[in-house]
Amino acid sequence: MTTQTKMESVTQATQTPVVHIGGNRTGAWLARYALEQLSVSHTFGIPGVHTTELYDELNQSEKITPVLCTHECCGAFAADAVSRTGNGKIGCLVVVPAAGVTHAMSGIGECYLDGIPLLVITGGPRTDLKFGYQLHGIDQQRLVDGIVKRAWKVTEHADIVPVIFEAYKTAITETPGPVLVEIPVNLQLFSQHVDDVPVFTMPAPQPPASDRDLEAAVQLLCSARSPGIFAGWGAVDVSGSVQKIAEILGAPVSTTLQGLSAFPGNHPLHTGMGFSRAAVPAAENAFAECDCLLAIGVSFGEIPTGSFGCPVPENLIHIDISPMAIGRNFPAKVGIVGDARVVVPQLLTRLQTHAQDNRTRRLEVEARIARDKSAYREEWRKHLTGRVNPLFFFEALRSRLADDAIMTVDDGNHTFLAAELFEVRRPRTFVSPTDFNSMGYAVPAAAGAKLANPNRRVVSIVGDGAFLMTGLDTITAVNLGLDIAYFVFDDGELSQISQGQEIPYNRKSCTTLGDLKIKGIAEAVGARYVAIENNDQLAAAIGEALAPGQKKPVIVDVHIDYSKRTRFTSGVVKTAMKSFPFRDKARFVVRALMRKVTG
Ligand SMILES: Cc1ncc(C[n+]2csc(CCOP(=O)(O)OP(=O)(O)O)c2C)c(N)n1
Ligand SMILES: [Mg+2]
Repeated sequence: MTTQTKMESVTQATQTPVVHIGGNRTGAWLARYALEQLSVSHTFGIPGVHTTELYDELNQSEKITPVLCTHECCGAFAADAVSRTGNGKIGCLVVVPAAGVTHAMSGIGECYLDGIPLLVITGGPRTDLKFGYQLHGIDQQRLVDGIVKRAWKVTEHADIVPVIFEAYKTAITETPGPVLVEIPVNLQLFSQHVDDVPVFTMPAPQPPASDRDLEAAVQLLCSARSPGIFAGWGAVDVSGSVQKIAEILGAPVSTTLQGLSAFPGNHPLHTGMGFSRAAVPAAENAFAECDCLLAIGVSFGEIPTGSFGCPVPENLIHIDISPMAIGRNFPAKVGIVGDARVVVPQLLTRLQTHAQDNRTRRLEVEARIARDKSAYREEWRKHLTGRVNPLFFFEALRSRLADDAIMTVDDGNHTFLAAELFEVRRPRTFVSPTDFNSMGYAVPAAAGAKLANPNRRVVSIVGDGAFLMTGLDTITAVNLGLDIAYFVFDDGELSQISQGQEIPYNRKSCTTLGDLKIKGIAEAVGARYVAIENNDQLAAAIGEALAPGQKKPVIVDVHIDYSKRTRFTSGVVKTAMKSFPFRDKARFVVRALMRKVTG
């Protein structure tokens, strides 16, 4: 029997054909067999008494490498990055019940809200004992309810393979997300007779969009005066088609934060992240007159909309895999529930035959974007203090990286600086913890990205506060000999929050960090160390950090200048204030003024 939290009853193995086993097998053997049939290349976690048998099995696998991390949260972030960057691979966790799962929950939640597939395998207390109060004894299905698509507890050997297959299919179909399978330790350890196990078959592709919906979308786009495109993570695998659609329409393209890599930053129609007042001027201006918006694979969440402050026109065509997202925050005139990988090429084919010549519009749009981008960069270029200028940093880094290099970022001011000032050029080369928005992501995610892409350069941009959370996981990269460059933006503060405290509170409450000696961490874990104190050192220091042929990671202490606000931060503060009730807005303003006077 198999129990599960959500919805359905027990799932029977319906897959055909089968492989005949006809002998005794342990649950650990069966779990390894199932994982080997899937796109699992690595598992992440820390073994415990409830998983040692499975770890021993995985250790013998020729297809899967079990990876030890320093904390299950790091394991979950690493696994998440495998799914985001691994070209069809799925990230997989193997963790102990209860404590391993709770530690991993930030990463599981990140996958849940960002729509990233993740397979969590956990041990469980023995089901063949009469005793209660067993070690790690907790109802895990209840624990993770709310951050997984579904959870299963397997109670028979025969269910292990079909349930893992079903869990995997659940993780990758419809809106992708995390799933959890608990395999009690007694099943893993003890063997039982197994007749047949199913052969894995991929689920059917998502259905295409209807002719009617496509026609309605084409009509709106072709009759628009100033169409625009908003692309999210859901569009990341159809970047080429989105480019062609943008070129046919002469439409500017904005992306979400998570979907920054869905459209090349060096394409002349690329504007920036979002298009509200919290976006860079190129995006805000290009969409100011937008009368028809084609939104692809976006949910119009808080970050890319600048706290829901972007001007979405009445003529919204919204394509997303999640029916819940369509029209949830902004009403859609044409809503298409579907996988962008299916629907966008369909739309492109129609537009290629229907659209008129929009070359003049395209040239005008491109010229304005180029002007606005260059003016914004000039603003940053002029902002000189003694510390490292963020624009100079990102330009120097970009010039040293191939287009397919992968960047992981964390959550903080550095994220938005990267979004505004670093040119992302290829799909799935920029990964960020977006909607769950968990700090501590970038360092472990870099290890996952590097393991999934051993021949590509991986760099990580991380705030000093986030580095304090998971920076010791750099030892995982040291142990695995991974050549990753971690750029720690060292400003001594939880800046994204302290900047937000500045105007309304005029004081910093719990946002000042101690004096972190990053060099000491590098020494402790055995990583290389490079410091960058000012703009003059940038080129040589980045060159040293990215020197070829290294067999270990490097931690780069960047004395970054945070004295100029991003457009994102200044924009969302204004929009958020606007949404406050009048009385509270007045209270905030009066308090801010009083504190300005009294200090
Ligand atoms: C787990 C978690 N705790 C708290 C926050 C709230 N938060 C968002 S950004 C931020 C500041 C991050 O500081 P740092 O890593 O130094 O980056 P910086 O903003 O200075 O670039 C905080 C505390 C969060 N997003 N996640
Ligand atoms: Mg900081």
